[in-house]
Parts: sequence; C-alpha cells; structure tokens
Amino acid sequence: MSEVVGFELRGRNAIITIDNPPVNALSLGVRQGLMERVDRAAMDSEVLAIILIGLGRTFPAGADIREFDKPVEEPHLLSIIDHFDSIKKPIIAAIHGTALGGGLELALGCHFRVSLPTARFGTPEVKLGIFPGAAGTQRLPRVIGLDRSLELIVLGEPIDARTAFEYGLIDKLVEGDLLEGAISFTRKVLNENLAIQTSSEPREGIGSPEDFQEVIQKYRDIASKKMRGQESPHEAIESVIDGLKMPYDQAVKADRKRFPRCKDSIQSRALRYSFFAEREASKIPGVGKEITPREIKKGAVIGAGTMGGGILMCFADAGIPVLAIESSSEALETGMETISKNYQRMIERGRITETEKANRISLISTSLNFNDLSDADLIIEAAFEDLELKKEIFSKLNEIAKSGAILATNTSYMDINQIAAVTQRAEDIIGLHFFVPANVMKMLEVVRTSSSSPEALATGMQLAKQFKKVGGVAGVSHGFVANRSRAPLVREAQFLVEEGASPAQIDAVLRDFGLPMGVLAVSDMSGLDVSWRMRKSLAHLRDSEERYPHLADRLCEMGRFGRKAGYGYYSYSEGGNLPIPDPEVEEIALKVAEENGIERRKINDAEILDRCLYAAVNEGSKIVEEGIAYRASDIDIMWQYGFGFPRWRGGIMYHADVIGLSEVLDRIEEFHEIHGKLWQPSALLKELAQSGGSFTQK
Ligand code: 3H9
Repeated sequence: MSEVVGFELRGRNAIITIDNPPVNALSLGVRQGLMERVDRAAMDSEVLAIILIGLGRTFPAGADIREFDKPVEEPHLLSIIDHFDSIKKPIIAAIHGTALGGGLELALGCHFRVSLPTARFGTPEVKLGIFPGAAGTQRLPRVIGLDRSLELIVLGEPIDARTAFEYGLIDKLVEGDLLEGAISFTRKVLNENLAIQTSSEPREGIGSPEDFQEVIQKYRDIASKKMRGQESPHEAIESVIDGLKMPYDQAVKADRKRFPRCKDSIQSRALRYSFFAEREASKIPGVGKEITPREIKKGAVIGAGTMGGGILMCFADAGIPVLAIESSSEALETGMETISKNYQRMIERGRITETEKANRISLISTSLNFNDLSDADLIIEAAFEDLELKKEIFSKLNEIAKSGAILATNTSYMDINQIAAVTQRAEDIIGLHFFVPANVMKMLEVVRTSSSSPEALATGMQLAKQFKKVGGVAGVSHGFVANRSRAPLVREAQFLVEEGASPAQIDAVLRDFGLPMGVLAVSDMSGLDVSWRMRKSLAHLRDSEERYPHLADRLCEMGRFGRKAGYGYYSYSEGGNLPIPDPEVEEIALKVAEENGIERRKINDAEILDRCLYAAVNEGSKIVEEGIAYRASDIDIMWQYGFGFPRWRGGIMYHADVIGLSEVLDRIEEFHEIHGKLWQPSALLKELAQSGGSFTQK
C-alpha cells in the first residue's frame, strides 16, 4: 500500500490525499498510489464520488524532476490521466498552492476542478526543456481554447485562480476550507446529476491547423524572440498542432515519442541542472535555518546615480520605504527624475499603473543629511568606485547607523574587508552587488567579508527574495565571483581584435552561442572608460609578464568611450543604440598590433568561442579552488541572472562539463603555450580533468 497516497471515506466520498512533501511531486510512489486508490474507489459500491487533494502546502507542483534521469516506470502519469476518462464516478480535483506541470495535467484528468482563490496554475515544462507530456498539450486547449493554452504552454508562466476560473479551467472557487468546499461541490454534482466532463473530448481533433495559423505563428514568433535558441517551446507548439489535426489518442501517441526525445536532450538536462543549481545557490554553508535574517522595515541608499537609482526602485517595488542620500540637491533631483521616467516607461509597457507608480515613488524619501540614516535597517552605499571615498562613508556610517543595521556596499570589485575594517561593526558589513540595470537584472551577489555574520548574510539573501531576485554568495576577491569570472572573456575579446578578428565577428560568435548581446557591444554600452579608469588605478599592481589590453586603452585615449560618445568598438548614429561596424577600429587595431609586435591573422569562429569561454571557465575554476564561490554551479547561476547567459546551456562551468574537462584543459594548455601567463591552467581543473571528474555533477 502506498504511504504517500491516503484513502479515507467521508460519507460516500472517497478522499484521496497526496502526501509527498515538499511539493507533492508526482513520484513513482504517488503515481502507484493514485492508480490503486482511484481503482479501489471506483470499485467500492459505497463510493459515489472521488476527491483528489494534496496535503501540506500544495496540490502536486509537477512530475518529480529528479526522476527524469532514471528510466520511466509505470504507471506513467499519462496512463493514470487517461484511465480517469474511463471511470464512471465523478473525480474532483481540490486545488491549493501550485498546480503546475504534471499537477495541472492531473487536475485536467479529473472530471471537475475546484480551487482556493490563492491557488496558481501553470505549465512551466518549457523551462525544463520539455513540454506538458502527460496530455497537457492536448487537454488544455480542449478546456480553455488554443490561444490561452499556447500562452500558458509556450511562456510557462503561471496564472492565478481567478484568471483560471475566468478561462473555464476551474469549475468553482472555494472560500474557506478547501475539502469542505470540494465536498459541497461534489454534493451538487451528484444531486444535479451533472454530466462527467472528460477533457479529452472531443476525441477527434479540435480543428485544423489552417484555422489557427495566425495564433500559431504568433506563439512561434514569441518563442523565437523570447527564448532564442531554445527548442522546447517549439516542440510544445508542434505537440499542440498534433492535437489539432489528429484524434486525441493519436496525438498522445505522438507525444509519447516526442517527450523522451525532449527530456533526454542536452538542453533539457541543462535546464534541469539550472533548476536545482538555482535552489542550491540559496544555501549558505554554516548558515542554517536557525539563523533569522534581520527585518528590513526601512532601507537607505547612498547615491542616486544609475546604480543607486535602480536600487532605490528595488526597495520601492518591494514596498519597503527607502531613503535616498546624495551630496547635492541637483544630484537628488536628477536621480528622482530618472526614477520617474523609468516608472513612466513601465506604465507605457503596461507593466504598472499610474497609481502603482505614485505609490512606489511615495516610498522614496530624499535627504542631503547623513544623520537621517540613523533609523535605516539596511543601508546600501552606491557611491563612486573609489576605495578612499567608500572608507570615509563607512566610518561615518559607523557613527550614525543604528545598532544592528546592515551596512552594505554595492562595489562591483573592491576589497570589502578593507571597507569593513574602518568600522567597529565589521560583522554587519556585506557587499550587495547589483547588476545593471539594478531594478531589472535578477541577480544579487551577496559578498561575505572575512567577518560578515551569518545574520548579515542571511539578511542579504532574504533581501534578494524580497526584491524578487536570485541571491548567490561570493567571497572577497577582485570582482568577486560574477565579474571576476567574466573579466577574462572581455579580455580575450579585446585581444582577439588586436590579433585580427573584428568586433562584429566576435560578437556574432557569442550571440550565436546564445548570449543576448555580444561582449564588445556590451562594453560599449557600459562605457569603456569605466574599466580604463580601473586599469589606471590598479596600474601599480600590474604583472609585467601578463599581456595588456593596449587597444582598449587606445580607444579611450581617443575618446571612444562607447555608446555614450558615439564611438567605441563600434560607431553609433546620433542618439542610436545600434552598433555599426567601424573600419576605423580595424585601422587602430592594426596600428596597436604593429606597435606591440602582435601578429595579425585570420581567426576562425571556433577559436573565438574557445578563447572567450575557456578563459572564463579557467578563472571560474580558480574561483572555486580558492573558495571564493561555494560551488561551480553558483557561478553558472550568476551568469544566467547577471549576464543573461542562456539557461539552456546551463552556464560556463556546466558547459565545460558537457564538452569534457580534459578537452577543455587541452585547449587551455594550448592557449597557455601561445599566449602566456594569463592562461595558467587552474589546479582544480587539472585535477578534475585527470580524475575524470566534473565541476557540476555530484
Ligand atoms: C512535469 O510536470 C512534466 C509533466 O508535464 C509530464 C510528465 C510525464 N520535482 O522551489 P522551492 C523541490 S515537469 C522535484 O525552493 P518554493 C526543490 O528542488 C515539472 N523536486 O520552493 C526544493 O528542494 P530542496 C513541472 C522539486 O516554495 C523544494 O522542492 N513543474 C520539484 O520557492 C522546494 O522548492 C515545475 O516545473 C519537482 N517538480 O517554490 C515546478 N519542485 O528543498 C517546479 C520543487 O531540496 N517547482 N522541488 O532545495 C517550482 O516551480 C517551485 O518549486 C514551486 C515552490 C513554485 C512549486
């Protein structure tokens, strides 16, 4: 008898409970239990109706993703759902929490659905590189229509219960106790002798693809644009199309072939890895559940420039009152104007209403007086990247901030240990590194210094959640985890231009690989002067044996600071954002190469990709080796949410595992030989390559 599926008689209703914490995933035991219990109820003459309900926090949130790497064992979820069609007693799904993926398919297999108003419904399978493979692509369109189904299936975003009710996915919204509500609904079904609804009807197809050409094309376009390079949304659309042109049984037969192909694809494996890696990133060794994050009732941000402004918006978006501190009223005014414009753009895009904008802006107060920081629970310094300035700010904060306040710096590379050392409360100091634009990018790198307390770190991670971001922890090191691991990619792109590749060629290779933008176009967008200033300030630490990016300096010396100057690695038409290849850059590169004895040659795309990615992998490996990142998968999550690295490739470290670490090492050694010290292979990489290990697989 199944331990995870219970059976109880309530009057003449069989109550079948699913109890498989934490999310009642439809693991083998649950599937076996469901089949058994439903059959028992069907055969029991005492039973008139069957109610399916999840115990704990949710109705099943889907198939058990961990089982996807194992051979499938019957009963398959599809067999259960199809079996429900033949049962003559009404089966009612009573839904709370999240009915997602296989959970929603199970609900669709039931004859009626009731839910709490707080429940959410969705088919997130495409995000795992698959599609709703237990007849969701066939049954959902029969219940809610094609357009709405494709929206759910292709985008993978959930809808709330009220929308689900409006769509006809739910028969009744239940206030109060769910089971009581379901029993009362069942009474109505029986008393009124309501006909059992099977969502596989009509059994013959539901139309011809020609009738739906426009809507199908709409979702093909959305999939190609929003999920560029990802196969699963297109597979999902094909499966839905099968359901239009074939009878139900044939369409699910086709799905049975399509599903394993998707599940076993490299993309699906990478997406499943990403799912678990994201959850793993939130776990901080040594910071257990007993550590309570501090409550943030009021925030403050020092600096209302590009970064500061974005961070202020994060607080306001999360409904947390926040104080903006600046050194001049002009700076405050400009900052607030930019925030207002950003919100206005969100209104124009239909993301928020005028009232929401007003509410959010009303949460931001401003001041020129540092003393006003005294009641903030968390203060984020987002001033200019100047170590002395930051130290000065933190020694003031040491005097002013209330006891127990978390003091954070948004520096993207500086030594936060030095900043913490100027205070007498080093345990309360952390880094909170936001990515540009801060209110949009989902990553928040929480930097632990050598003295950050577990509470301070837990508060940083909690803040990430409140900001609807993904938190990941990094140790102190130049550029921490994300920027440090990305810097070698930028470096190699710069060198490749000196050696003969064009910025357009390099960027095209990286875009074709799946990056949202080419790295040199990104540099132009951020401003080439930022890293130029950093190189100059760190010139005294430079290792003379390491190759230096002469071209990057030369472009800046010529005032080619990137997009804002109209010129950088590309040129830009006035006020335009589109990078236009600029022959002058080649001339400059030629000259720089000549002056520095760099041999120019034709460079193939494969070398560009290997140089850019493996330089980052090698650095990532050193970051793990030094304990700056807890795990290689944290690096991958930072790349996904901080730099838009394609999730379906997992991340740079996962990608290296897919290629095979000994092949990656061979290539790095080759580059080491040709290009010298910067390519010194990581000891960890060597060790893993030699032992047949991997960065990301346990
Ligand atoms: C599917 O259904 C395919 C079918 O169409 C066809 C089949 C033939 N499996 O996220 P949380 C774990 S595909 C296994 O931190 P929250 C998770 O790893 C599936 N484990 O909680 C974590 O473990 P740990 C379609 C799962 O409250 C713990 O549960 N469904 C699964 O922030 C808590 O998770 C989905 O894609 C799973 N399905 O969010 C839904 N789900 O504690 C995926 C979760 O060891 N799940 N875990 O780190 C979610 O989106 C969120 O977990 C959910 C809760 C919204 C449910």
